[in-house]
Amino acid sequence: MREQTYSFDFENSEGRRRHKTGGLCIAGTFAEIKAFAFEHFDKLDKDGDGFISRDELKASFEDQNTSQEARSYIFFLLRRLDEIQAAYKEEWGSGDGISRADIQEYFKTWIEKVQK
Ligand SMILES: [Ca+2]
Repeated sequence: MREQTYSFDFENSEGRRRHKTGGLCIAGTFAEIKAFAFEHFDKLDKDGDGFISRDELKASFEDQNTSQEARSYIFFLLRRLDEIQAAYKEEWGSGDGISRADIQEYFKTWIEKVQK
């Protein structure tokens, strides 16, 4: 499989996708973001409906108590929200935002790609 590279895109645009080559790309980064999302899922999912919505991510991002490191992970999730929430089709209806299954599927695919 072709090597995939990914770079963080700090432009504030909704839904626009940019896949660059030669950017920051390490499987470790994806594993870290995934670990972060799982570890903080309940905290990020403020209303506890099992989905982290865009508004919930934004609220955590803007929270004064959110660390810089956490912000960078949340930023990634915000930028990729549409892709991540489409990663797994929930049988019980699609809520607004990212479910644990979405995270699992999305990062599994990415981590497999970058490790090949
Ligand atoms: Ca929620």
